[in-house]
Amino acid sequence: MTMYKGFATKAIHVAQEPESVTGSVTTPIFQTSTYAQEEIGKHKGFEYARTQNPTRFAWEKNVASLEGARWGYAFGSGMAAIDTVMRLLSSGAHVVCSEDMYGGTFRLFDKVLSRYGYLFSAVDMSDIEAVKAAIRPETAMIYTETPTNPMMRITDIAAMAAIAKESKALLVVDNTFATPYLQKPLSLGADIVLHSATKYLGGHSDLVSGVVITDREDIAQQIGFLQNAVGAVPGPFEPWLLLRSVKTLALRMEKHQQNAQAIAQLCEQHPKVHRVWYPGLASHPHHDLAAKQMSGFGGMISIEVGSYQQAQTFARAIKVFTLAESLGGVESLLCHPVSMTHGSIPKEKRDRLGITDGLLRLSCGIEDSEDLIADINQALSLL
Ligand code: P1T
Repeated sequence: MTMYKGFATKAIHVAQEPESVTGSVTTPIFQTSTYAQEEIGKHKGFEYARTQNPTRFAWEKNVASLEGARWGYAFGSGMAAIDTVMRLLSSGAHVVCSEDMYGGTFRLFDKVLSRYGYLFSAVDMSDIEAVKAAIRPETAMIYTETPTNPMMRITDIAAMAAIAKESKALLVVDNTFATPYLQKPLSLGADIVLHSATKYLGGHSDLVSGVVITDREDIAQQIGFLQNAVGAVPGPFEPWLLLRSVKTLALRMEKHQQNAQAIAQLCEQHPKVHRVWYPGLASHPHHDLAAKQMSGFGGMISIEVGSYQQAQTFARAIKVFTLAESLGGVESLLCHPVSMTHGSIPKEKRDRLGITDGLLRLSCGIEDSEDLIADINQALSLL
């Protein structure tokens, strides 16, 4: 274990020792619901597959190591991971969260958890003073994405950690867009990191999964308890696919961000693009902060093309990109947040955040840069 220092080495080797019975180099898929016990009260540490599964355990240890932590917990989706983290709190708890975030997370907070007595204050997390002003005596959690989905705002994780510590609140960071390859929130003071593993961790648009990671033993115990008690676990196949996927995460992220940087620069200079949000551009309002807390700027870009009609023309014209929800796969995807991922956010709030009818979100894949650039250029030429 101690020999595994670099990110890619960890991704390939942590909890990936050859299997003990046959020497199988890859972790087997333990497709079982239960385990034989030798006699009453005597077993091998595996009783029931909601509670323990060796394939899932290997993935959980592996992904925890990538975030620089000791404990990871896998879930059936990113939403299941978020829901379980929120169950650390009780009725009456107050949460300060980003006003810009994935529409499904907003929906969970606004339409589900608020019915159970949770109170939410949505603020611009890039405004440290606004976060401080939103803190109340009963604030139990600060919850943020960074970069945010879809406006690519950057939260100062270390500043949030200081506020959280002072107010005795937990800091939770959704690290889906950046991945641990580019950003390690726990090292900046976050208490919990979570992911929609459906995205870059899975990386091939072929699974839905989620993960929660922490290096705090008290939190790990509670999340482990909730994972079993609530039961939103994945079967063994997704963890197996994820183990296979993260082996190439470092390579994939390099290409994702190389393509994104090139496309962002193209869009910034193009007369038909009104605005571009990519943290790797010097024009991005939080570029310096992103450069400080991330080791790269990732593969996600949002662009404003002016109207629903222009967005529709672009979406109809694009050929190498696929019009689809989700992100983080090897294939480039185009998303129209208003009609796809952020429809659950009220229109006046969307307008204020910049999630307009003319906003398009690009998940830049790992195809050849020239093909992606040619595709964007030909689609923009029709606007
Ligand atoms: O889809 P699921 O695996 O349940 O993950 C939810 C989720 C959580 N956090 C972030 C930042 C996300 O982007 C998502 C899912 N997002 C999309 C499906 C999307 O296209 O934005």
